[in-house]
This record gives sequence, C-alpha cells and structure tokens, in this order.
Amino acid sequence: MSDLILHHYPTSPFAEKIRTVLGYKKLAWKSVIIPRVMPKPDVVALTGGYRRTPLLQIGADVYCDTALICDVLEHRQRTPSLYPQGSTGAVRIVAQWADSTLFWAAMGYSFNPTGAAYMFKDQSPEEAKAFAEDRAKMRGGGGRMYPGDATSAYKSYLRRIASMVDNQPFVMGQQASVADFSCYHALWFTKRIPPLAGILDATPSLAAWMGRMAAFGHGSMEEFDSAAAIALAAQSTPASLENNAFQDDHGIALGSKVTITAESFGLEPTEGELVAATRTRYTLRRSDPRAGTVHVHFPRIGYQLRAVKAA
Ligand SMILES: N[C@@H](CCC(=O)N[C@@H](CS)C(=O)NCC(=O)O)C(=O)O
Repeated sequence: MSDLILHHYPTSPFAEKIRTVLGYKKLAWKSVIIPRVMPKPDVVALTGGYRRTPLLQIGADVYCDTALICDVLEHRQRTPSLYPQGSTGAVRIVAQWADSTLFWAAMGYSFNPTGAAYMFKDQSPEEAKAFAEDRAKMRGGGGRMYPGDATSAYKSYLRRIASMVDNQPFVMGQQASVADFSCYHALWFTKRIPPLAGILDATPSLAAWMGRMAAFGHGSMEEFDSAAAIALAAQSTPASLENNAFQDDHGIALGSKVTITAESFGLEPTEGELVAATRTRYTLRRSDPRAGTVHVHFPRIGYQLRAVKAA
C-alpha cells in the first residue's frame, strides 16, 4: 500500500502536473479529492492555512507546491529523473517560467467568455459565481490577464514550445524533464475545452508531444478519503529533520514562531514553529485538533517567511 497521498481535484492543472509525474515515475499513490473552492476544512486541518491545489501528504508530513512535490517524488524514485544530468538548472528555469508566465497566459485564454461558458455549462449560476468570487479573492485584488492579451501571449508561447519539440521528443532534449510536466499541464487544461482547443492545432508538433506526455499515465491510483488521511496524519510521526543544514537568510532563528505565505494567488498564511530552513525549503511544525502534530513543508522560491511578533 502506498504512503503517497495526493490531495487534488480532477480539473486542476497543477494536480495534472503531479499526476503525470506519478505516471512517469510509475508510482502508486492514494487519491483524496478536495473541493475547488473554500471552505476546505480538511485541507486546512493539514496545512494550517495554505489552500492551493495539490498537496502531497506522507504520514504527518505535508508538502505544499508542485515544485517541492516534484523534488520529493524525485527523492522517492530517482529514475526516470525529472532533472537530467547536465541540464538541472535549465530544466528548473523553464519549469518556473511555465508554472507562472505560461500558466497565467493559458488561464487568461481559457477563461475567455467562450471557455467560461463551456466550463460552467453544467453548473448553476450560483456555483459559477462562487468560483469567480473565490478566485478573485485568491488574486488579492490583482486582475487576471485580459483575454485578448492572454491569447496573443499564449499563441507565441505555444509556437516557442512547439519549436522545442519539432526535432526532439521532449522540451529540453531526448529525455523528459520537469520542464515538460510544467509546460504540459497548462496545455492539458486548454485541450479539455473543445471550443478553445483549436489554438493547439496551429503547431502540430505539440500534439505529438502532448500524446507522449499523456502516455505516461497517472501511475497506480487508489481512492482514499480525507477523514482517513487526517486520521493517518494524527497516528504518524513527522519524518526526522536531522542532517538538515540551516540556512538563515532572514535573521529568523529555528524555533521561532513564523508565518509562510505564497507571494501571489492564495494568500492564506500558515503559522507554526520554524523547525527547518534548508537551502531550498522551509518546514513548520504545527498542531491541529484533528491532524495532530504535522510538519508542513514549503519551497523557499515563491513564498514569504515572516516572524510572528509577540503581541
Ligand atoms: N505554485 C503552486 C500553484 C498551485 C495553484 O495555483 N493551484 C491552483 C489549482 S491548479 C489552485 O490552487 N487553485 C485554487 C484551489 O484549488 O483552491 C504550485 O505549483 O503548486
């Protein structure tokens, strides 16, 4: 029985990134389906505030953000690698571009009036309104890309990705890498909206590459429920943090009470005790009435660490 638990929902692009990585690495995992919009009491029981999708849970350890989840899965299953030798810096940089710039252009295009009408066709006006309000709140007052601007940018980005896979099977070479999974999930979302998917046809090599990505599948999945996942966290002890070299870039000592908040989109802070801060990630210890003592892990990149001032 696998101890990897992915908290996600079917239509989430970032969740599709991780589902496809699980397929690439032929891993077995448990699937907990979470709500698309707040409230998410079972997610927050595990994270203490963070509400974005997906999360990876291993016992009493909760990993936030797909960049960190990719590192955790790589550690779990080294081959095939997400970070081919010789291009580890480049593949991470392309992945970061895809998870931000490409993703937001794809969303701006996909949520144009035609796309939105298709996506919400089977939902009540109240559900559609709740979704729009939830995402507007996540943006914290920042706007979404105007559909025309998003379309222009997306078309250019699609041509660029296509040119990368014209003469090689994967974005960065002969081997798949994290860059492929990060580029793929945004395009996967567009492909699921038939009235908009034609934008992918202008660049035929993309279709073949998307086929290669889809062929990785999703690994071997078993359904699980969120109450059982929380109970499992409560019965488990977080993994040891020994041998985690401390890197202090903030003047915040280990043991301090801190918050960690995403830099943008989903600004709910997670509060806890800083128990590790390595070169690449932070770990907070927190206690929850249902989940018990958990360690919540975040990547450094894309997150703000702040000390909680004594009242
Ligand atoms: N940088 C984050 C972005 C995650 C993200 O924005 N996920 C979207 C879903 S694809 C989200 O959280 N939407 C709101 C929600 O699910 O509550 C990551 O890589 O995990």
